[in-house]
Amino acid sequence: MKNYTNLANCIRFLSIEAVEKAKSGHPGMPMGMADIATVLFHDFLVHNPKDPEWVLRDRFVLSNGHGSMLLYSLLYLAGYKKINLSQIKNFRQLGSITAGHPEYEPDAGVEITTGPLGQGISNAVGMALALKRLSSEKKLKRTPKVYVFCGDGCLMEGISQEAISFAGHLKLDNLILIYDNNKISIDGSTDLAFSDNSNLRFKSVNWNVLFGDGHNHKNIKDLLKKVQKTSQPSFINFKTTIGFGSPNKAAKASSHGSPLGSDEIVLTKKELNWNEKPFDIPSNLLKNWRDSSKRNNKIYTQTKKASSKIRGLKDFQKQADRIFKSAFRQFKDFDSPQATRKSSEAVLHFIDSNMPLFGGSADLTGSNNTKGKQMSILSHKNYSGQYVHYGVREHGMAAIMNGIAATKLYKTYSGTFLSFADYMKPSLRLASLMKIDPIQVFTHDSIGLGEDGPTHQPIEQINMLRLIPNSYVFRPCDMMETLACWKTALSIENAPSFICLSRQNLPQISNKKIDLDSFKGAYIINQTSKISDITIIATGSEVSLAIETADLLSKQKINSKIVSMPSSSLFEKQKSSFRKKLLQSKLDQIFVIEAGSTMYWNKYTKTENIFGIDEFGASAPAKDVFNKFGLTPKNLSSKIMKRIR
Ligand SMILES: Cc1ncc(C[n+]2csc(CCOP(=O)(O)OP(=O)(O)O)c2C)c(N)n1
Ligand SMILES: [Mg+2]
Repeated sequence: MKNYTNLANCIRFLSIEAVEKAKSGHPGMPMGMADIATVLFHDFLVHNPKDPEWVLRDRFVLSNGHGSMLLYSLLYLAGYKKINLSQIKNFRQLGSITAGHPEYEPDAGVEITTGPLGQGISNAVGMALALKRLSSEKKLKRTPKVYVFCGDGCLMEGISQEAISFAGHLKLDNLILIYDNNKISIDGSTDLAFSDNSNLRFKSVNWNVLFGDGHNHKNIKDLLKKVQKTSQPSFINFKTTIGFGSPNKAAKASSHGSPLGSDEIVLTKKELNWNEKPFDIPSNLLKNWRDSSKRNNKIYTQTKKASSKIRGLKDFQKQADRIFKSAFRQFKDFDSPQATRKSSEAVLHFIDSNMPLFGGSADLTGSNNTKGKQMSILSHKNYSGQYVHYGVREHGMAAIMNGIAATKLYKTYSGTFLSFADYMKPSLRLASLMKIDPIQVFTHDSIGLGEDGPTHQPIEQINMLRLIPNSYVFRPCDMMETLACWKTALSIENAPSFICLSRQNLPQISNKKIDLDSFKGAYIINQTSKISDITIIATGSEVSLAIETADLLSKQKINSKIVSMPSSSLFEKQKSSFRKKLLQSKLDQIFVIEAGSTMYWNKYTKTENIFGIDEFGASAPAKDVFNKFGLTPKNLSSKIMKRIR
């Protein structure tokens, strides 16, 4: 057997020295997981550092992202060009790609952004699912695997349960979770807060469970061998020592998140018999590392043809354009009242089963209307299915979708109620940060959902979403706007989209006024006269309310321009001249109507001109709730009259 000890020490000392130089970082985890990582990279991981984005590679995810130096050391040692020695020396510094926590950089070998604990495990489930789907669709000989490292923290986080339960149910046998069971987290021993029997926990959700010694190379190798062919996802519980090799800090929380210090580094070098200068890797060891992936050359060449046939999202826009052309033709004269969630479903009925797109819902399929009638169910018997029943696991779903989107093999969408966007927020934020493109369908988007009451009536959620940088929020008012929002969302490649839809029926009011091909997020939907005294901005279900309000105002000789703004995110990306012109009015007065919290709209107008809701809703029929909050044409028109007189 290979002598892995010094190969692992390369990781340990690169990590120790980079953290020391940065004067911050986490040396303990890389020191503790170096042995496992070395065996994995030398003998199992199918990858090609010369072609980091080779579509049929295995994925490596570091869910315990604080140990980022483990990943950077591995990538540098294995020969990924973008992670060179200068990047290692500039760990955590401005402009380097070796950020404090790994940041999604697929052409550098960083498969996903991690750091918020629990997310990486769940992302890995999404990657494994996308790869199983790919394998099933393309009838691949070998399904790429996903190896994910996690620590105690990831297993304590609730999201991990949602993700592992889903993965077990779907029998994602290409997923291998490697647990750094060092019994230490920041506050000290895990005995303080964590007494799970993790093996039983994983067994109970249908995983293949193995355990061993994370510093015994033979044991590591045997266990990794055992999980190569299984019919379930695998959990390998490795007992490890955090800060392995440090005489005074090993097995202690003190090695978790601060530099070892120069004295302790001297002692650690002595302990591990390492005599090199900082960042020096002996040439024989470096060569051994660089050669370690050569064993994959054969499979890389053999699968070249198969890889080149995998188009991923390359033709996606053309396919999407076709869909919208047909949908537009079918719906352009549609004139019946309809909930926008139903209009959205009508769009999904057009999706071809061979399009690289699949979606789902967190157990609200019939309410979110997220399933196209032609979509088959994705299950362990049919990985090619186009519709996923995520179960009641919103947070897990959002993180799983990030994993799917990060593979760039599929577009993905899913659904839940807008009020439950809060359950998903951490993953939505990460999608934005990673510049990936999952689409969330959020139905029941206001008090308009009625009797389910304040727990289900979103108030602040839509603005919570608008506050996430690099994201697109959509709230269409009818069928045509829903089409335009879906079309735009599917065309966005570098940001997530959130499509907020009504439960209640809405009239068709935008027909023929909306140009699907040059949709700018906002436009004049109605004008009571050529010259407008005031401008009223409204979104979604409140656009028709704004039109009725304007009718009452016109009877009092006040003419309004109603700007429907289904996407302020998109509107705000337009030229300032366009934005100014769209909103200007004779009296220079802008009013806003939206059945949600008002604060966001302060950038458009003064507080007293915003009509929304800054308290929780009420359990009653929708009409009564709108009445309670004064969102009626009569009340709004009288308030507007008072403001301008
Ligand atoms: C969601 C989340 N909460 C808290 C933290 C801060 N944090 C980073 S590491 C850590 C302890 C993790 O313990 P473990 O996974 O066992 O890591 P080890 O100390 O063994 O490396 C905590 C609380 C975080 N990164 N993410
Ligand atoms: Mg730990």
